[in-house]
Amino acid sequence: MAMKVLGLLLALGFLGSSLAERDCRVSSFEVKKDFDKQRYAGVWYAVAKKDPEGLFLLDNIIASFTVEADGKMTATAKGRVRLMEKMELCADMVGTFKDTRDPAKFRMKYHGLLAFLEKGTDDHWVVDTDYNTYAITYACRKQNPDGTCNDSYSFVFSRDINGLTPEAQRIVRRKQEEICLERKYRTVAHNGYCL
Ligand code: RTL
Repeated sequence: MAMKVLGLLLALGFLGSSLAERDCRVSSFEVKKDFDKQRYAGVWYAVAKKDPEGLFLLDNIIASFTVEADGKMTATAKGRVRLMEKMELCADMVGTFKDTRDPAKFRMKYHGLLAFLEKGTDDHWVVDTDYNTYAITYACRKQNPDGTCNDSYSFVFSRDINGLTPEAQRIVRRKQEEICLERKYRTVAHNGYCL
């Protein structure tokens, strides 16, 4: 009898641990280890994105990262935006990145070349990249009291405007799950609007 109860308890224990919730606290997300800005520099095409609340880049999003002589990372980004329901334009944005203790986590200060474009400061975390094919970035703008994210955006970048290889797609999908954003992404169209 005691053995049966023990067996049942063990079985329930295993069931419980396999159903255990994934840790979706922002502070527990892993980012690219030993991130190398120099290798990350250059042009990246957004091929998928998860939007934050409010205004955001719509499509045709192209980012170009540079490492300045002093080692600081900067970037420019172009992307189609819609303003006041009707007006559509290709927004020219610039960002400057402040290093943190983690080489893959930055604070990005950004603004548009046109004064009426959005400006602000966001986290910019490089979740993963192989430097020459894909990258996935993450920004949480607002955290819930339990440490999960309440307003985030994320980009899947490709060195190739035509998209990612099936191998890279598999890696990216796994990372999207790890940052608790699986199935939240939309494809980013490129039709030359900002070229
Ligand atoms: C990304 C990386 C490269 C540098 C910059 C980036 C973000 C740009 C953002 C632009 C938002 C623009 C809006 C304009 C409408 O007024 C992350 C691509 C600057 C967030 C909403």
